[in-house]
Amino acid sequence: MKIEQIDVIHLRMPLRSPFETSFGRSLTRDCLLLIVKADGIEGYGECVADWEPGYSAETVGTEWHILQEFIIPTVVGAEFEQPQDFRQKVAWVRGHRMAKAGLEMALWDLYGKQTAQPLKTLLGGTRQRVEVGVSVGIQESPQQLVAVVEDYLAQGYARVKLKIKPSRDVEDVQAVRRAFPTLRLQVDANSAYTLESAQALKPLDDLSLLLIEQPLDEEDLWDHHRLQKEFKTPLCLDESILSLQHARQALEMGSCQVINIKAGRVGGITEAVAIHDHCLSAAVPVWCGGMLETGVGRASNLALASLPGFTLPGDISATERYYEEDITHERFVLNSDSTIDVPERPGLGVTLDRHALKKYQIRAFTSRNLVK
Ligand code: OSB
Ligand code: MG
Repeated sequence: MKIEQIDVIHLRMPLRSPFETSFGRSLTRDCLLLIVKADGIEGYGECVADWEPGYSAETVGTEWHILQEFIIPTVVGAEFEQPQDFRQKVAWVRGHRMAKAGLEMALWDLYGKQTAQPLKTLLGGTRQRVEVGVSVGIQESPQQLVAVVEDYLAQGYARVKLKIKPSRDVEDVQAVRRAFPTLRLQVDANSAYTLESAQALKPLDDLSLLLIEQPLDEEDLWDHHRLQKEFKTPLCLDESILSLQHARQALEMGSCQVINIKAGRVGGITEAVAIHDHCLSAAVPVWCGGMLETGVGRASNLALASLPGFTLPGDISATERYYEEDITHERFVLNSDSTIDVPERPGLGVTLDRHALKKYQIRAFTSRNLVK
């Protein structure tokens, strides 16, 4: 693939319902769509950074800057045998994994289209449909939360994740557990606790949760190890795991027993697969996390989650859970067994709705206008 042109479009998508986590409440979701042209074909990628640095230090603003000034000038005109070669090319750029992952996704899409293979096949995926769950934001009250969960169960979701934060934790989760005693249930704190304040979470240990996700700060690997020793429930890391090294070290240290893999967070699909492979060989369960992606990122997540080590349901819900209108013509729907079908067409297997793109576009740039 000889990269001829790269277009970056900053999108702001209205969410169907507000999404509240320990780091804030959102009514819209920003992202960067990347369109890469090579050999007369277009590949699509999604950079999952959001408007605010609440989940990660990376934002659409920082990733726009890094793409425009450094990554895209490095990549335009370059030739890639396969998408895996991209990492080496941009290794000189420190960090900014979300920007790199967005561009790498577009190269995977291009490569799949060129070789007429779906991404699932390129990655060694073994499933045609993947088990999924739904990530439920913090609601006004425990009663309201139970009602929202009940509605998702009626839609067919068989695994639910509850967002928690200090003072909106034990009571909320107990209410849901009381209402649904056998539901596959887990919680996500998005780094809102310290080793000390996490003592308040002790009652959660008796609620048969699948896991507790990222209770402590991104950098607190050692404190996660100390906390894990105090809980029977497996801890799962999300924000702390930015690379294969982090995954290996966290597991060696006993900081977690499960890993949430997001290709965007770790710098791309290639790194995500490497983490998957490591965990599979170490018999550590992994699952595919989500970042409220558009149809582009969702297609990528589904292909990744089709790999054999993804033994826990992913945060990959149906399109209608997030958006009234998406930027892909394809919409993903929930099957009655709480699964979603993995795209079968070459590459990501999605096409862009140009009308929707125009509607949600905030700004755009093309590599054609960049001075080298
Ligand atoms: O921590 O997993 C998270 C969304 C945005 C940022 C971080 C997270 C999330 C979710 C939603 O939990 C997952 C999804 O349905 O896409
Ligand atoms: Mg998380």
